[in-house]
Amino acid sequence: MSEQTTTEPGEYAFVVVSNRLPVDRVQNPDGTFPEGEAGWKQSPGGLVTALEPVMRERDGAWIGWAGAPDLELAPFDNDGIHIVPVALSAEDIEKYYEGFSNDTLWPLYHDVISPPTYHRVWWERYVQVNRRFAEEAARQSAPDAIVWVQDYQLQLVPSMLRALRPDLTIGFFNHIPFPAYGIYSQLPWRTQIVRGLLGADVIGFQRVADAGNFSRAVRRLTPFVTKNPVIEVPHAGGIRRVVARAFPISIDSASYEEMARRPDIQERARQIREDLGNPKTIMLGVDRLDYTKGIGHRLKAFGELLADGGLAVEDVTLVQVASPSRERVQAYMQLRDEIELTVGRINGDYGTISHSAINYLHHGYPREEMVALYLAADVMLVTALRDGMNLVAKEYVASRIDDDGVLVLSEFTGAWDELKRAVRINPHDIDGLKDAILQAISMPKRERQARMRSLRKRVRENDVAAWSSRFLETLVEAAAQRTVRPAATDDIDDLEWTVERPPGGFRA
Ligand code: GDG
Repeated sequence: MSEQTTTEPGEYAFVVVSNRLPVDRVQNPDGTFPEGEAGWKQSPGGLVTALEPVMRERDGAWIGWAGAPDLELAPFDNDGIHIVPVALSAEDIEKYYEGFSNDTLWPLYHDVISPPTYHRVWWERYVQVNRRFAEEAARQSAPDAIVWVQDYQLQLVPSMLRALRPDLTIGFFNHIPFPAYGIYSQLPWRTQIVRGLLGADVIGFQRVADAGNFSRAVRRLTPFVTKNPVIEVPHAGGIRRVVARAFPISIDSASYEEMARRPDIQERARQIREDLGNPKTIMLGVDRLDYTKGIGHRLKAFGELLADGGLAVEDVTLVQVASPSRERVQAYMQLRDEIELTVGRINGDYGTISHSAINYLHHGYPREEMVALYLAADVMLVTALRDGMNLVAKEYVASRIDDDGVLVLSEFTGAWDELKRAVRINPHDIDGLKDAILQAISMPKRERQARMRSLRKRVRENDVAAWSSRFLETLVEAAAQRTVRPAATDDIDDLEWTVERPPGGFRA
C-alpha cells in the first residue's frame, strides 16, 4: 500500500470513524418516520458521552453506518456533531458485517468459543467496505486532523487512510480482545489485518495482555522491531513509531450515580423487588444474547444449585436480561434456542405457582430501567467466557450508591484486571461458580460494603472521560514523534507488507 493517491482535505479537525453512527433513527411504532421532526436521536452510549465535549471543542465529525440497508443519506448536524452516514447495501451487511465482522473476526478474537467461518468473498467485501470508510474519513478530515477509528469492523482503515492522507494523526481502539498468536494465526488474512492496524499512530487495546498478543503477532508476521510499547514501522524512507498499549475503557460513572440517586428510579427498584415477591436474594444477569457472555454456564450453575438444595426457589430469583443481538447470524439463532430451552427446563423443574426460578427477558430496556435493576439486585453475575471489557460490571458498581451488592466477575473479562475486589470466578468451573454464588449470597454486610466501596472508587477514578483523554493525549504525543530516524536498510520497504516472518525468524 503506497501513498500515491491523496485526497483533498475536508474541514473537520477531529473525526471519529465507527461501524455504527452514534445516533438512531427515531421511528414511529409502525416503522414510518415522524413527519416534520429531525428523525434522529443520540444513542445513549458511553463513547458518545465521552467524545461529545471533544467533538464540540474541536469541530468534530462522526462517520458511520446508520443501521439499515441502502440508506443514502446526506451528512447532517445533530447536537453539535457533524454526522456523516456511510451507506451499506444488503449485500455489504451480509458479507462485511454479519459475515466477516460477526462470524469470522468476533468468534476468532474471542478465543474461538464458537468456530469462526472463513469465506474469501466476505473478506473481499470487508476490504471494500473498509476502503469506503477510509475514503470518507479522508474527505472529511481537515489538514493535520486527528482521526480515531473504532473497533474490529474497521481494522484496515488506519493504513488505507494513511495512504490517502499522510498528514493525519490516526488512532485505533479495539473494543474486543486480541487473541494469542496460536489462535490469531488461523486467520487467512492475518498479515493484511496487522498491516491495516499498523497504519495508526496509536493502537489501543482493553488489556495489557491484548496489546502483548498484538505485538507478538507483529513479530511473527512482519520484520518490524518491537520495543514495548513501540513498534518501528519502515515508512517513506524512515521509521514510523506506532504505539500499541492498553487503555481500559470505562463508563460515564457520574451519569449512573445520578440516575441511581433519582427517587423515581429508586422507587422503581423497590417495585421490581416487590413484583418479584420480595425474595431474600435477587441475582441479575444483563447481557447481549451472545455466546461470549457465558449465559449457559450461569444457568447451569444456578440450575444445579436448585437441584442439589444449595438454593431454594422461594429464596432466590435470577433475573436475566438477554437483549436481542445479531439475530440473523446462525450461531446466535442457535444460542437463543439453547438458552431458552434451558430457562424453560429450569423454570419447569423448580418453579412453583408463586415463584419462578428465572425471570428471562429477551428485550432491550431504557437505561433508567437498567439502573433500577442494578439497584434491585443483591448479586450481579458476570460470567463471560471472554470479554474485551464488560461495561455491565462497571455500570452495576457505579449504580450502587448504597455501597451494597456483590459483583461476581469472570476472570476472562477486561474488567477483572481492574475490579479485583469482586468475587472472582472461572465460568468453566461450574462447582467454583456455584461456590462463588453461595459466597456472594451469604457475604456479611460489612464485607459487601468494603468491597463495593473499593470497586466504586476504581470505576469513578477511571471513567470514560479519563479513558478518552488518556488515549488522545498519547495519540498527540505519538504523532509528534512519528518519524524518529531513517530506516537502517533501503530495501526494508519492500518487505513491509508482503513477507511473513519465516519459522526461526528473519535473521536466523
Ligand atoms: C463491546 C465488547 C466492551 C445491554 N442490554 C441493554 C443495554 N445494554 C448495554 C449495557 C452496556 C452495553 O449494552 C453492553 O456493553 P458490554 O461491555 O457489556 O458488552 P458488548 O456489547 O459486547 O460491548 C465489550 C464494550 O464493547 C466497550 O468497549 O466492554 O467487551 O464486547 O452498556 O448496559 N442497555 C440498555 N438496555 C438494554 O436492554 N439501555
